[in-house]
Amino acid sequence: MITVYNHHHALHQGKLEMFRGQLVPCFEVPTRADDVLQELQRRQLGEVLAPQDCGRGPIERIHSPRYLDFLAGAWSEWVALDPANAERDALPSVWPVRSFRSDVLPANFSARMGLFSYDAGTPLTSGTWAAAYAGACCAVTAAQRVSGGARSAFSLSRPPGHHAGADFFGGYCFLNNAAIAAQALRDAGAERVAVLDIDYHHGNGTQAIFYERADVFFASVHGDPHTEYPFYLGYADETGQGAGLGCNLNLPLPRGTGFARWREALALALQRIAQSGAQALVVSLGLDTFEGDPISGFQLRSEDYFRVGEDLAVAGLPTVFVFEGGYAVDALGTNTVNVLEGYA
Ligand code: 6XA
Ligand code: ZN
Repeated sequence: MITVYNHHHALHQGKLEMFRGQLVPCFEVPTRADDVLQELQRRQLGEVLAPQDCGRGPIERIHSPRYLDFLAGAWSEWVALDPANAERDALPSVWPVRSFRSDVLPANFSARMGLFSYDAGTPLTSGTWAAAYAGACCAVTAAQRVSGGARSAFSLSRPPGHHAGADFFGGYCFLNNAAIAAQALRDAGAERVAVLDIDYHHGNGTQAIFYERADVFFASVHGDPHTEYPFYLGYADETGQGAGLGCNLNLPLPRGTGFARWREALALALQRIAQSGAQALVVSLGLDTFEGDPISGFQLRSEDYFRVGEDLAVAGLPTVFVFEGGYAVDALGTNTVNVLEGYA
């Protein structure tokens, strides 16, 4: 297993996020990626390399230029508002919901931040753009390796990506690394690609990006959005639209679901992916399905993750793994590497 590691991930280090009316310390912390790297190296799972600088080209295949311009310049704008802002992260506080306009780009920074986001749990920091950009390059590099003939590659980066849409951030995500990898696989010649999202949370950004496309099949096994974040997408009746009708599969499961039932859903997702004719697979690899995860509600145990990796290997597709969520930091390295070792 080749790992493409984002050496700049710690440049994104949020301080506080809004949670139930309070600002609380961020769950999405730099040690997450450090611990996974350490465990990969301890178990000698394979080569670890740095990404190539991919430029904005492959990122603009997924994200709008005006959104990328906003992200790239947001920190300077934030600090220009008030030099004291250098000590605090930027969080949005106003959003254009139904009946508001999204075609007008307000001059006001907070208004623009709201236009390009959907929650107050995702702080933008001094190093967010640098970390997210390098992370997207990891995804592109991993996809290039797989397009070039490698059986699999792992993009190990943070912040995660699957909640980010073409022009919005949220759920700790800024650039949709899995979508960028899937598009890079398409652009390198794969006619059909599948994205399988096994994070606890529905990958609303990835779904939205590919919802009307027939060339990228999206399947997700996740906590039922009636009760679980991101709440407003991820229901079973979302099956795709237009040319993409039938190319979206959501398998929501109730809080408390254990491995046996979860694994049946995974089998169904893999069956549908096989039927889709996908020639390559991107796995949005979230480990917040773990029983000890502090913000999630499934009951997978550490040894189950070997079986997950084995099931993914049986699918027999060239595979790019993209790191997403998982907040039980003491077990995160073990659980992540168990999947990769099970696959290998
Ligand atoms: C709300 C919880 C965000 C979920 C982040 C995540 N602040 N997504 O793990 O996969
Ligand atoms: Zn998650």
